[in-house]
Amino acid sequence: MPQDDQWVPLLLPSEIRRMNRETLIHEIREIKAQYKDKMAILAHHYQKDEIVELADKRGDSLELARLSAKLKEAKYIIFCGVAFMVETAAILCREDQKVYFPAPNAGCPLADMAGEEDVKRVWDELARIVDIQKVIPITYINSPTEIKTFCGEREGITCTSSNAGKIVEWAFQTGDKILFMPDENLGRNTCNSLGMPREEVILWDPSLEGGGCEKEAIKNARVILWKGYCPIHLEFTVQQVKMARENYPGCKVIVHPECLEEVANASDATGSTSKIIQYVEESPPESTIVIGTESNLVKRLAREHPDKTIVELSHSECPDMSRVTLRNLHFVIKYLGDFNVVEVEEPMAGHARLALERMLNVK
Ligand code: CIZ
Repeated sequence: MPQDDQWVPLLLPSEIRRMNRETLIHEIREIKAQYKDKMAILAHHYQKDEIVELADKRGDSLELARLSAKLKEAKYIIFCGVAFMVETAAILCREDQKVYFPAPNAGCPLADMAGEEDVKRVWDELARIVDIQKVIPITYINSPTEIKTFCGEREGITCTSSNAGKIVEWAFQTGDKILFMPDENLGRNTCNSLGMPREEVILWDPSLEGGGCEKEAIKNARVILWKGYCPIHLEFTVQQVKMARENYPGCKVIVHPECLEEVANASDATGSTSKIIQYVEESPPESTIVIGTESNLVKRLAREHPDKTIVELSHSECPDMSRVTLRNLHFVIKYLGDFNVVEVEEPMAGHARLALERMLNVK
């Protein structure tokens, strides 16, 4: 992980602070061209257009992390996303590569909802009630490295929003219970899509003794959901889905599985960012699609598919994603050095990698 003394200076050099947008873009392109294929800029789908347009590749967190290691020539990976994504790339990249993070202050409130200390305490509480050897911990990729490490050390695994169903099924091949962290909505929607009975899926509130659950309920549960959520996706409501259907008769509504269960149920489909993109691409011309996910992606899809009507379910922008700016991107690539480099030390990286690799091997 980045050390404090490697953080970007609070005040960028004045030459960069004073540059206008056009000069920033021009210089970023020029500097990048000097490195040819040795430098790759990767941008998450939720980044602003001006960043995505400068990127060599865009994708979801996992696609980008896997890609880094496959870019044969690239020694400098400039990752435009949020902390957990950049750390995942640093864990999966090759030894001869360095991963740079233009905005080290870009975190993820959802990832922060399951801290290492809390997770270990909850695990110990669970161990007093059930046979802990049979509990498989699953962590959504939107989690701190420490939690991926925790899962790696305990026969656990990571998941993404596109493979959560398969990962839950994988876990039941060896365990009889799952602790699913940190997004209760992804967990709930996944269990619903697998047709699991309601009483088998319980919610554990880490701020309450025993998670706020009855002992019997814990013993009988097959999936224990960690109480956590993405504030961006929590903003979408059933009322908005109803309004969308009134305003756009015949429209299709697709939302991200981090949305509330009732919103997912009221929609026509749920899907990860990559699935939402595929859904739009595969919809016939003239379709109207209302999308509940981060606004930068939805607005870009609208621009890229002028033959379709693409509408935001409501405006919901991720402030952390917006912390990557032309200025800090320019700074990082101009002064490429030992600062803003993200490294995850061993043995933590090794255990986290194990949890990630288990997931990558699930077909
Ligand atoms: O894993 C990702 O990239 C996120 C945050 C969402 C998604 O659905 O792809």
